[in-house]
This record gives sequence, C-alpha cells and structure tokens, in this order.
Amino acid sequence: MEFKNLIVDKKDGIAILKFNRPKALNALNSETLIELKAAGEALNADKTIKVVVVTGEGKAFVAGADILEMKDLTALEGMAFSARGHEAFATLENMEKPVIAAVNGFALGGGFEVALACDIIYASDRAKVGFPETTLGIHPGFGGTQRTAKLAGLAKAKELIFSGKTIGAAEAYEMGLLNKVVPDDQLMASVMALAGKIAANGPFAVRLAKECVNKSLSLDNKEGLALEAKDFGLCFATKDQKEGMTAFVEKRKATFTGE
Ligand code: DAK
Repeated sequence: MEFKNLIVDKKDGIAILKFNRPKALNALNSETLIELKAAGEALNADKTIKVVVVTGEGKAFVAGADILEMKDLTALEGMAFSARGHEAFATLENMEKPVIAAVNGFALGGGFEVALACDIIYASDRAKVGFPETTLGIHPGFGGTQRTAKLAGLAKAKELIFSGKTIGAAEAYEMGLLNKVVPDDQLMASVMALAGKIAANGPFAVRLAKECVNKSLSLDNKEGLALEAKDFGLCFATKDQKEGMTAFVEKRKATFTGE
C-alpha cells in the first residue's frame, strides 16, 4: 500500500500504520484523512492481518487536525472536512480486528482522538496528550467528548477538555486514559509483544470479543449477555474452536486459521 502521508508495513500478521507528515507533526489534513480511510478499509479486508498498530513518525503521534487547513474553511468546506474525518475514524473504530495505538509523542486534539478510537493505547513516557481545541475556539469533534468521559469519568474529562491543557503520559495513565506507559525506547517492542500475543489467538474469537466489549457500553446488561451468548455459540461453528480445544487436549500449541 503506497500513500503520501502514511506508511503501512506488514509482518507476521501485524500491520504498522504510521502517520508520516513529521514536518507538520503528523497533523491530519484532508489528504491524510482520505488515506487513513483507504488504509483502514484495506487492512480490514486483509485476512493475513490479525492486529493493526497505529503510530507516528518523528516526535509526534499526531498533533491534531491540520490547523493551517482548517483556519480559513467555509461552512461547506468545514462540513466536507468533518465528513472525511468521521469516515476515517469510523474505519479505524469499526475495524474487525484489534487496533493498538503506540503513542510515541504529542497526541493532541484530533490526534488524541485517533488514539482513543483504537482498542488499546500504549504510550511512551515522553508522550503528551490533551485537547487544545478550546484554546482554538472549538471543542473535540472526533469523539473526544464521548470517549474521554467513558474512560476517565465526567469530572476528569471536563477538566481536560475545558482547560485545553496538555498532560504527560503518567498523568493520563492515572486518569485511566492509557493502558500502559513504557520507557520511550521500549514502546514499539512492548506494543509488538502485545500485538504478537493477540495475533496468535483465534482471530474470529478476538473479533467477536471486540464486538461484545464495544457494545457493552450501549446495550443494557440483558441485551449484552444475549449478544455474548450468541457470539459465544458462533465460536463453536469455527475450525479455530475445534483446533484450540484439540490442541489443549493434545498438549500442543494451537494453529489458528481464522476459519
Ligand atoms: N496543524 C498544523 N500544523 C501543525 C500542527 C497542527 N495541529 N501542530 C504542529 N504543526 C506544525 C507547526 O506549525 C510547525 O510548522 P512550521 O512552523 O515548522 O512550518 C511544525 O508542525 C512543528 O511544530 P512546532 O514548531 O510548534 O513544534 P513544537 O515542538 O515547538 O511544539 C506542539 C509542539 C505540539 C506543542 C505545537 O506544535 C502545537 O501546539 N501544535 C498544535 C496542537 C493543537 O492545537 N492541536 C489541536 C488541533 S485542533 C473536527 C473534528 C475534530 C477536529 C477538527 C474538526 N470536525 C468534526 C469538523 C480536531 C481539531 C484539532 O485537533
């Protein structure tokens, strides 16, 4: 996959999708949003890929939406920009395989929202996150107001969003916004170790588990348990379930095919 503002590398069932506009701290312009949607759709359809890792080139993960592009937008252009963003973020969020954010530096505004749209977030101890939108006269528009509150609680989300302040990875971890903070030079190794562990598991089971966990936020308990029961039953229609349990009985490592 060839892109202008993204680099996609694939190895051993894991794809690394890297934002690559380091001179603009990987800010999200329209072109990048269009490429992100295309890359996300292609990785979703690629059966050889079990896990997707999202990261940034240089000192930033993503420093937000591109302020230079947004500054002079007309209302109609603003709507088009918003639609491109929503399509790109939906592709990431609805990926039928786990997506891990490896936050290597600044993840601000729309950049932090990219990370929050991922399933799991590991961050470098040098990373800085936050929502500077209110300092620009707007507020988070790619899911930040919703996802931050769900992870950190209402009061912490409001403090972060209303103030527009930037916080370090350790503080973000304390707030429940990150899964793990690791020394900068160990970030990719830690993320790849986790991705490898997930990639070795039954892909269909992981996909259904993601669906169940995601829907736990919108379904009531009875509906959620009904979905879990249905998806649990579906696992028994797969070769992977037979392989996983046969391998356990035969005391060997399972080899899953995603069938
Ligand atoms: N956009 C465009 N360019 C950016 C940028 C950004 N968000 N962030 C950095 N850059 C550019 C800088 O302009 C600079 O370019 P040159 O001057 O070299 O040409 C280059 O990247 C390096 O940046 P700095 O020189 O500023 O680097 P520093 O290390 O000194 O500072 C910084 C790093 C991250 C603290 C600083 O660059 C900064 O404050 N950047 C802006 C961060 C920010 O405010 N991000 C939030 C953007 S607003 C929407 C939904 C969502 C959104 C919008 C619409 N709809 C639904 C319609 C989202 C909005 C946002 O994300």
